[in-house]
Amino acid sequence: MNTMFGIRLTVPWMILLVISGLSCIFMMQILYVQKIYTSVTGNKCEKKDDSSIQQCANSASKIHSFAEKVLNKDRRVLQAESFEHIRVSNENQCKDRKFLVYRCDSSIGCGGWADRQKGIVSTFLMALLTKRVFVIDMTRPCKLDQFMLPNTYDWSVCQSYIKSVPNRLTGTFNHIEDYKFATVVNHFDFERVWTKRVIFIRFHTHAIDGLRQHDEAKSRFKWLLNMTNEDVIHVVLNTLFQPSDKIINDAIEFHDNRIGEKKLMCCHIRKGRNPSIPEDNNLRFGPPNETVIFDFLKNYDRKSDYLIYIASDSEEVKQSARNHFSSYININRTIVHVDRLGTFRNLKTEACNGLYSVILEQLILSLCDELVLTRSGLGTFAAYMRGIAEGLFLYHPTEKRIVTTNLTNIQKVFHFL
Ligand SMILES: Nc1nc2c(ncn2[C@@H]2O[C@H](COP(=O)(O)OP(=O)(O)O)[C@@H](O)[C@H]2O)c(=O)[nH]1
Ligand SMILES: [Mg+2]
Repeated sequence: MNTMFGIRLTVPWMILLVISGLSCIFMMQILYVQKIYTSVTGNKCEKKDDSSIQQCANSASKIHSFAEKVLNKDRRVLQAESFEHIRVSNENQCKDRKFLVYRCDSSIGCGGWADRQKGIVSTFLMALLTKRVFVIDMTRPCKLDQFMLPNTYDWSVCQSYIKSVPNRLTGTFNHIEDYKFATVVNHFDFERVWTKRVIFIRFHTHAIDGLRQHDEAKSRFKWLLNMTNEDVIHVVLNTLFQPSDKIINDAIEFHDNRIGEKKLMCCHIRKGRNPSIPEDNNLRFGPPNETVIFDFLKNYDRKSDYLIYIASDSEEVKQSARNHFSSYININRTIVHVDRLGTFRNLKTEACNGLYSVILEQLILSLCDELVLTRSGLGTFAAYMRGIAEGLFLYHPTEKRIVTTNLTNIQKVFHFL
């Protein structure tokens, strides 16, 4: 009689061995399929043998075209020479440098996400002007780099280093609710006022026009002189940011599960103070008239190749859109004003989720085939990120109708600070 591992192989033992062997092969096949699936949906080709690489390549190329859009690959960034003088590539190079730090932390409000984007773009330009390494230190309501990572200019390299700089070598300038600074920036003597090695700035307005007129503008950012503000915002945002993997994966999932081959008509409806964001202010021109907007969108609801996506600061608006349009799609996330959650210290997770939602929603708006704006920095920045005038409309806040627009016209109509 045969033996194996000292066990006598009787007929029942042999049957048991055959069954175990078959089960093993079956389990391995399940794991193998799962691994391929993970590698495709996770957009990573981990498996090295030919068939799985083929699988990855095929599926990834489908995901790829949308991912490329999400990853800003076909969007314009600043050439590296334009920021070479304020660039550091590793922490050792932080020593002996001067810094300009955009700061938004728990100590004081710094506005919604669009207010912050405005502040960040202009602060980056000020860093170029003053030859200071640019750093973003945003921890309110939670760390920005969970959602947005540096792109071609890395603003995170010296984040830890600046914490080691003694207080006597740092200065803080708080320009929140200070709308004057942006108007005097054209002749501001940065050398005289910003004497400390590390300057922290809190800022949430546009200062591009003033900076363009500054005496040093020609020598520090010649490229900016002939560019429109909308182009400047587009390239600076793309230079500074790329979405984190989590945002990218969710955007791709949204595309794959909800959009598919259809076109997207999108609309951002900003209402101001409402039950979804009770701590916010009322808007300067009052809330937009939804009936006018919905009438306009109805034309797209009738087209079989379009889906309608509505981003809003109001759940009521979204609910109403759901009832109005058969082709309505949505991301299922709670609306939060990222800077005005009342006692948000206790609701940090909620506020952080709110920041995540607003960044994801703005990214989706920036990828839409057609986009309707109401008066809001958030939608406007999505239009700047999108970067083209084709298929762009706005709800005129005083004429109370939808008009076509180009990118430059948005600011003329909305008059943002
Ligand atoms: N998730 C989500 N949040 C929004 C939307 N619109 C406004 N919010 C919230 O309200 C804030 C509005 O502030 P901000 O971004 O500065 O835009 P602005 O005040 O309209 O110029 C955003 O940052 C969000 O927290 C939206 O469409 N979706
Ligand atoms: Mg705001």
